[in-house]
This record gives sequence, structure tokens and C-alpha cells, in this order.
Amino acid sequence: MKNIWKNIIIPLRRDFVPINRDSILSLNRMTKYNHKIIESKWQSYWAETDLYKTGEDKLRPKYYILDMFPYPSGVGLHVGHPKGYIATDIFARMKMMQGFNVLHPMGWDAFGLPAENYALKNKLHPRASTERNIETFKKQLYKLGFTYDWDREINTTDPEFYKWTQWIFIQMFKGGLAFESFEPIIWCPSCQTGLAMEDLEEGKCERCGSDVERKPMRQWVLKITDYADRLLYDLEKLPMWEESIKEMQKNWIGRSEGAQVTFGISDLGFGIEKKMCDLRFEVFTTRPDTLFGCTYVVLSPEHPLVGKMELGIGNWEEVKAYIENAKKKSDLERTELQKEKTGVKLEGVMAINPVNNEEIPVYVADYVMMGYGTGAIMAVPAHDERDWEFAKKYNIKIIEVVLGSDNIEEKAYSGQGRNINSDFLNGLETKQAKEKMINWLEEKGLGKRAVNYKIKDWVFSRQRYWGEPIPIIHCDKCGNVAVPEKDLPLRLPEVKHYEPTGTGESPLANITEWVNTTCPNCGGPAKRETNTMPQWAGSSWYYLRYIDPHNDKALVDKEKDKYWSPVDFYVGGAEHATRHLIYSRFWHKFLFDIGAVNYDEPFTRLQHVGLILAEDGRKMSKRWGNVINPDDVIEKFGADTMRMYEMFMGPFSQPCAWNTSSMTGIRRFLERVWKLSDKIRKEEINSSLISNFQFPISNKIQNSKSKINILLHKTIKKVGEDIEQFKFNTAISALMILLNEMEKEKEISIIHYSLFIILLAPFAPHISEELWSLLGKDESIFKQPWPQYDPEFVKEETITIAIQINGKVRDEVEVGVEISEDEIKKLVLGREKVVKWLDGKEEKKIIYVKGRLVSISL
Ligand code: ANZ
Ligand code: ZN
Repeated sequence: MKNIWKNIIIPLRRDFVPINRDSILSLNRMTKYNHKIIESKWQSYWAETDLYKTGEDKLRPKYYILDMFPYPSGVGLHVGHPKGYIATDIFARMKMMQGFNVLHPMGWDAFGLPAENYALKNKLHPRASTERNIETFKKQLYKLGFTYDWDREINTTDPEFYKWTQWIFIQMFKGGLAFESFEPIIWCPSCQTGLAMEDLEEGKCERCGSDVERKPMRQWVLKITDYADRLLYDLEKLPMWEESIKEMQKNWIGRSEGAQVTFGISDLGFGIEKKMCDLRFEVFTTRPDTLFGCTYVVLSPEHPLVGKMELGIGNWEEVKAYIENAKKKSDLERTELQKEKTGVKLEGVMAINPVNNEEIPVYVADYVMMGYGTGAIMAVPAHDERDWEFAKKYNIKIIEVVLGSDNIEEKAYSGQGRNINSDFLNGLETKQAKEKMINWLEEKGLGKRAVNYKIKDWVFSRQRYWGEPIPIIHCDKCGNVAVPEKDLPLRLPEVKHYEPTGTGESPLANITEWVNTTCPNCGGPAKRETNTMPQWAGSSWYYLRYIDPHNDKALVDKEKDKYWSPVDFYVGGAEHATRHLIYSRFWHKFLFDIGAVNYDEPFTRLQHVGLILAEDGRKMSKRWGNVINPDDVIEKFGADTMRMYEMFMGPFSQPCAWNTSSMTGIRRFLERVWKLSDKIRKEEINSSLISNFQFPISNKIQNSKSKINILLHKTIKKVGEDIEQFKFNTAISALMILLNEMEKEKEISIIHYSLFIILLAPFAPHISEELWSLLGKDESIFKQPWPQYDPEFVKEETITIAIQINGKVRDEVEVGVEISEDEIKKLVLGREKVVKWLDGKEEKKIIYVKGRLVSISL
């Protein structure tokens, strides 16, 4: 696979670069901007000169910038993919020019269901189709002129890579974090495999949209719940992550504090006296303060207690039918707030509210899920929306116990407030009431403080072929034994038929000569585990392997990890906010705990990519026939145009619709850039300046505060800061403004011209290299230091604003011209003199007359 370049590298065309400086101008003038010649020429130049090889130069500060690696699908790259890659490429190029040792790698996330389904459909072996797809992707990326160091390429399906995925699994197994479980799991009947909770989208299989079932099955599970608290609290260590993504992770982890309360069942209808029989159940509640308002309880249809009480339940047939029906509903159907709540009362059965020994009815209702908390709830209709609705429907008592603004006859009040109707809690605020109730329950042995998480342990086995074999051997005598590390990688056996069996067994189970093995522990006959890992396994740690891709002693050398990690900047799709980004944080923390890596969080800064929509505003899809192929765009307009256009479409993280006419605008911009050298002051062209000037050259540019000079300094500042903040669209606008102004000049200095080209280079690297070489430079423009601006030149202009209070000028303040109305009002109200004049009074009106005065009336 490595040799793919051999086929596509175009012979180096250095001959195109004029050696003789006299020819510069004429060449430039005569040649039309021909992107095809320029782009292929510089792509091969970069590849042959190893411009992007990342060394271990520990003297320079490092910068590790990472793209979420793609799954190489059969249809190739679409224009949405490169958006993130272009951004990181621009960023990486600027960092290189700023003197950083930049690591910017690329690889392939190639195991998993989509790859296998694609291969099945096209009657190929997944290995063959994966290899072919990777080749396509690589050619496409190459044409966009990216800075990847291909010596560090990784592929999750390469045994030398997955050896370490298996190694991590084994460490987890040894640490008790990977274990076999027999709990019912989510099963997709169409993909014929078990899934993790995370693989559902709106309750359906994310891959094929089928309704999923619950199926009792043997499975491997990773105990991510052991890390739930750290995954939650360590989000605070990540100030450079977007808030929205952190919020999604918090919700996914879903930590709730509350109490577990024990309820007893009274009177099972056997004619026994009304006393507590020894049936008990627990509920989880986040509102123990509302216990006096609990007027019924609900058991989920799957709750084991229901069956145990069969003989005592007067309406068992009705209850049984309800339970059967609930099985057919998806979790989503059951939990959706808008759906009408249903349930059945258990006739002849009562529960006892432990706090006042009142008898309350017991219901089975499917709005209570077995998979959360204890699968049973104490219902407080006055203060829980769902319970309120249910109580109204079934005529259950509603007792208000928290004083709030809402009338509980009309709806539940779920806020906080003082307790009423609550005996020893009366008069307490919610927080204190919770504490007091928990203490009371603990004292009486009727309950305890409890924490509950939405996140579930990660179902980690798949009954499909195209994944990493789980490196476990089952021995009758020794139980589950890990494959010895010296035997890794445990290779995925070659097979003819890899279709899913549909029985819940992996296709690997049919390969007897692979399955039958000997126990590494006792040497007796044993069988291999035949399940494979989910598609998320390799991506949970791949970023570490780029640091040290050829190491066969460790997954990453610890010294190298120390230098390169953590990833400074990670850019990718928002759809990975929970799964991939939680899984990889989990694995990383585990690797940190066993001493395999140096830091406990993998990604310092995170940025999500806004979708590129089709021209019609819809998602690009074959179905709508609105897909734009990057190959066509590159062919017609050039890679530089496409790169700049995708960055110019709008704010980076927002969804934006493709628009061919604005792309044409970018193309025209580059054509104008192409001609800009016409303006270079003639005498400078052949003067020694060309080869002699050095950057940074702020002091070398004439110190004149000429309009163009000031604009140039401001543009240097703006472009650098905007790239740093991923505001590419405004950076490009700044370059456009600068170009406009330069075009208006009769002549421009060669230094100004060069600086413009350098600022443009990260965005449009091919044309910039070309124009740079036309100046007679032998070295890549990316070896130039990034220009610095002179702070003297970019000082914001200021204005003086008068401050009037009740019509009289009392104060004045100097502010930047660009200050906003909100900012200046805040500033003014905080000024000492103004505070004195206000003398504690609230201002009635405050008006800002732009650029002149602020008027406050009292
Ligand atoms: C009594 C109560 C009173 C509740 C009140 C809420 C308000 P979160 O915040 O999501 O953790 N609950 C507990 N287990 C459940 C299950 N398996 N299926 C459905 N609902 C369940 O939600 C915790 C609350 O959700 C719990 O607190 C419980 O209702 C309900 F004024 O208990 B509460
Ligand atoms: Zn054994």
C-alpha cells in the first residue's frame, strides 16, 4: 500500500521555475493562471522533498494537530470530508512557518460494519475493498495538497496496528474492566449483531434504521462506568473544548444524585393481615424531599418482582398482556414525554410508603425503564410531570409537598421550594429537606444516599467478521484466558464466507481449525472467542500510534508520547461528540492508569466541523442527486480554489450550503492574485532586495505610516489571529481587502507583495509556491517564517466619548472606535465618577449616540 505514490507522482517540473531573474516579470505577465500545471507540479515537489516529514526535533516546540481519520467508504471523498482537513492543513502550515515542529498525520478507520456491508454488497472481500477504497481516498487527498506525513500513516485493519488494540483489551481484561456478561443486549435484526446503547439513533439502529430488539446473549462488556466520574469531572480540565460538546458528554454520562429508598409490599391478597410481607423493592429518586407526596409506586414491566407476585395479583391476565405489549415498544416510544402514559394497577397488591406507613397502590407502567436506576419509582404526582399526568388519568391522589408558584391542580410543580405536608421536613428548603430525608432514611435503615448514571457499560462484542478478533481463549478448566502477549496480533483468519450467521454467533465460529486451540494456561483443549470488536475500538487510541507508528515493543514509546502528547488540536464531526470522544477519553485514562501514557486527557483543544450542505440546502445525498464531487471541482477550478472556497463559505462550525457562483468568485480572486506581480515596483525586481531581504521584516518595511503599510500590518495580525481561532472566512476577507487596496496602488513594494503571498500560502499553497518561486526563491515558501506585525501599526484608533447625567456632562472616556453599544454602556456604568453620581439609584434610561456621547437619565 505504501507504494501507491509511485503510480501517481508526476515527474518534478523544476524546469518551470525561472532561474534567471530577468525573466520574472515577463513570464508572469504572459502566463495565464493554469491551476492544473501548478498544482501537480507543487504536489510532486512537496512529496519528493519530504516537506512534511515530521522529525523528532525536540528543540522546537511541538504542535500536534489531528483530523478525525476517515472511514474509507466506497464512494470516495465527498466535499464535506475535506472541510476539516483543509482547516487543519491551513493551521498546520501556519504553525510550521511559526517555527513549530508540527505533527499532522492521516490514517484509516477501516474496520466495522459499513466496510463489511459494502464488501458484501459488491461481492468483494472486505480486505480487498478496504484497500481499494483507501487508494481512492489517498489520491483524492493528494490532489488537495495536504501536508500529511505519510510515513506515519496508520490503518486500523493492519495486524501491526490491531496488535495493540488487542493488547489494550487484554490489559483491560486483566484489570477486570473487560468481562463477559449475559444481560439482554440491544440486537439489530437486520445487521444481525448486538449493539451498544450508543449505536442507536432515536431508538433505532444507527446503521440501517431498523427497530432493535432486546436479546439475551453472551457478550463482552467494558466497564466504562468505573470511569464515569472522572470522565465527567475532568471535562473541567478542558477549557479549550466547545461548551456544547462538553454539555453533550455530561448529558450522556448523566450523573444524578439522590437516594435509594426501600419500599415494602403489604397485603398480598392471601388473606393475611395487613402487615408488611417480606417482599421489598428499591426505588431511585432524585427528590427524596418529596417522599411525603408519594401516592403510588410503579414497577417497570420487566421488574422481577412482578412475576414473583403473580399469585397475589388479582388481575394477572391483564398485567401479563400489558407486559407482553410493552416488549414490542422501543425505549424511545416508552420514554417520550409527549406520549400518553399507560399502565395497569396490580389488584390486591399495595406498597407501603416508608416515611408514613401509608398504603399506596402499585402499578406496572412502561414509562419506567428497567435499565435505569432500580427499574422502580416512587411516584410524586404533584411534582413530577409524568406522574402528574398518570395520576390524573388513573384518578390517583395528588399531595402537594413543595410550595411553588404553579397550581398543582393544573400541572406538576417540579421546581424547588419549602416543604409542606411533610411532617419533619415542613418549612425546609429543598436542599436541606433532601439532606434531612436521606439522613432519616439511613438512620432507619430504609434507604441510602445514591448516585445513578445514564451511561451504561460498553457492549463491546459484535457478531460480525470485519473487526479485531477478541483475544480470549475459553478453557473448560481455566475459564477465560487471555491470548499471551507474545502471540499478538491474533490475526483475523482469511475466510471465503464472512456473511453474518444470524444465529448470534460470529462467522468466525464456523472456522473450526481457528476456533479449536489449546489453553495457554493448562495446555488442554480450548476454544477461541469468536466475537469481534466494534468499529469504535481502533479509533479509541489511534492518535497515539501516529506518534510512534513503527514501534513493535510498545503501542507508543513513553518518551515520544511525552513530547508529542496530548494532541494540541483535534478537529472533526460533531456526530462524534459522545461515542468516539467518550470512548477515547476512557481508553486514554485507562492507559494513563496502567502507566502506558503520560497524560490523562488525550485532546487539549477540540473543534467541530459544520456540515456542508448541497446547493438546495439539503444534506448531500445520492438520493437527492445533489452530491458535489471534489474531483470535478478540483479539475475545473483547482484545489486552491476549492480549499479557499470551503473556508470562505461561512463560519467554520456552522452548516453552509454549497454555492458554485461564490466559488467562481474565489477563483477570480486567485486570478487577480496571479496578476498582482505586475504592480511590483520595477526597480526592485532586479535589485538585490529579492534575494537579500529577511523576515520578519517589520522594521525593514519603510517605517512610513502609509495607508497600505498600516493595512498590511493589520492584515498580518488579523490573518494570524483568525487562523488561530478557526475564523477562516474573515481571514480570507481580510486578504481580499488587502488585495483590493494593493490593486489600487500604482506600484507596490516587493516586500509588501511577498508578505501578501506568504499570508495567502496556507490557504492556497500551490499558487503561492508558484508565485514565490517566480520571485527567484529556491526554497519552499513554507520554509519562510510567518510574518510579524508591528504593534505600533495596528493600534486601534480611539475616540473620546462624553458622559452625560441628566443632561449635564459629568465625565468622559476614551474607547476604541469599534466598541459595541453594550460594551460601552457597561463600561460607563462601572466608572467611579458615574457610580458616585448615580448614588445608588437605578438609571431610568441610557442612550449611546455612536462615536459621541452616552446619556444617562435618572
Ligand atoms: C421521585 C420524584 C419526585 C422524581 C419528583 C422526580 C421528581 P434523572 O434526573 O434523569 O436521574 N426515575 C427513576 N428511575 C426511573 C426509571 N427506571 N424509569 C423512569 N423514571 C425513573 O431522573 C431521576 C428521576 O426519574 C427519579 O426521581 C424518578 O422520579 C425517575 F418530584 O423520584 B423521581
Ligand atoms: Zn485451561
